[in-house]
Amino acid sequence: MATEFILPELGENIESADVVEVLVSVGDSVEVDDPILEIETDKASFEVPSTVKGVIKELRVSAGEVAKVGQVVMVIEESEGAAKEEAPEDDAPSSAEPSAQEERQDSDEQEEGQAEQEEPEAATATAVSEAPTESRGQVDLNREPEPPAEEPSSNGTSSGARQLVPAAPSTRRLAREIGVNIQQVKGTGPSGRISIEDVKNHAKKLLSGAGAPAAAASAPAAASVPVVTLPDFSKFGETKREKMSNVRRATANQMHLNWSTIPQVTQFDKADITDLEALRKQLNKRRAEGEAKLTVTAILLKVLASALKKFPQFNASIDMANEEVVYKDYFNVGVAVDTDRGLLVPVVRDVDSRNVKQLAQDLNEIAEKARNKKIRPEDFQGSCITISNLGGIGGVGFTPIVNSPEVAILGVSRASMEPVYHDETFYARLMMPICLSYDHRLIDGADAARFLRWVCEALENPALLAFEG
Ligand code: CAO
Repeated sequence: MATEFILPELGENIESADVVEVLVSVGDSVEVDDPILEIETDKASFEVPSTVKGVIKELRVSAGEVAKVGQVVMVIEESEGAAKEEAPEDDAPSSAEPSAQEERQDSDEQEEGQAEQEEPEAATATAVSEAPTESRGQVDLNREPEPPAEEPSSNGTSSGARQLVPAAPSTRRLAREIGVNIQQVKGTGPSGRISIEDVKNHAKKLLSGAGAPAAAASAPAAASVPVVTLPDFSKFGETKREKMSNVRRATANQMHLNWSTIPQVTQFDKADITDLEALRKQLNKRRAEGEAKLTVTAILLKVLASALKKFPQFNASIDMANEEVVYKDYFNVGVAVDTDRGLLVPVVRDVDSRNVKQLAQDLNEIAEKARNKKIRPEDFQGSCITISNLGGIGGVGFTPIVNSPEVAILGVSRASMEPVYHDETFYARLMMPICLSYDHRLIDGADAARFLRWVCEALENPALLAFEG
């Protein structure tokens, strides 16, 4: 039997993806779960696995094209007797029956029109169908229902576990585009359903209450990078144009949002890591085969876990709409990873309950996944604070940008030998420049200085972690 294989659901509000590579050719045999397509969305790259066993009969997309969710991307002749994984009809759509996914292809205008008319039940069904996507962009048909998904921000981070809200996709999209956290919007419709008007009113409230420059209700593109009229460069010389990658576009939008909505300040300090570096080198020599290398960033993850516990206002998000501060009781750290596709910020989880050796392993795995395009949208979610360590590359300092809705980011530059004056003598010490950019709405300068000093002291004297961490 020939099965039309459709591009499955990829996550909330993701309607299409770039086809990076078609991993099979006509005539290839595939097993269930064999990767058949590599795709890239704003948030991540995935390998899409086959849900059937059979032989590839026809390819309907090729590398470089854009495929829509629900679109038939190839036809697979199922092997005789091969058991196809069945989905409960109202749970996840099968490859051959793209009903729910086809709806995704409706135009925005249609969606907009429908949005206000949908019953609350329909909204709940939408929310459930947009619960977390599976690892390779494919729905696991046998899984138990999962808890509600988080509402990721455009770089994939979020403020932690939250409930899905009853709102149409178009409403959620508008909220995201104008930088409104839909979790904070009060719905005025039946059963608290959130309408587009509710989102706009919420944005207006934000503007009048907090004076925030971003979320302009009347300008849905406010959170996107503003369009600047460019000169005619050809007057000055040769040029060439390249389309922005999804990662670059998402980074540009998120950075603009962070920069325009967070009044931020950067505090600088230096940590004497002479002794720590000696210890790190010694411990690395004792490493068993296959164990991840102990690096500065892995140690910093542990130090940050303790610092967040000691200074809870750094493990928080600011909720201007309700004039509240959200304090988090979990400890996840986003790590900026330099990849050939650009900056990605996957999250290392529960750093407080892991030792440094485990954190080195976690960091190694997540950075490799980011670099090898194995990262999943959920790997970007739930970060409390971010580390950006450029020390492996070089430099003496920089001012990282706070990643909303977090309130701080630690920036690390390359450690170098410096003369340090102490008791009327200069000593040669390995000094590591560290900085902290922070949201000045919530964090006062004195608190930032204390936080960063504590981080430096913990690096200089790790016993502090046991005493105070
Ligand atoms: N000072 C001196 N040496 C440093 C250092 C620092 N600040 N940071 C790392 N190093 C050392 C490491 O200890 C390691 O040394 P050895 O080879 O002697 O063990 C070496 O440099 C290479 O480290 P690494 O970079 O491979 O590993 P890491 O765990 O420290 O960092 C990661 C991991 C993912 C943070 C890093 O690879 C990376 O991608 N950094 C770029 C982050 C980035 O792009 N930030 C900008 C974001 S925009 O704000």
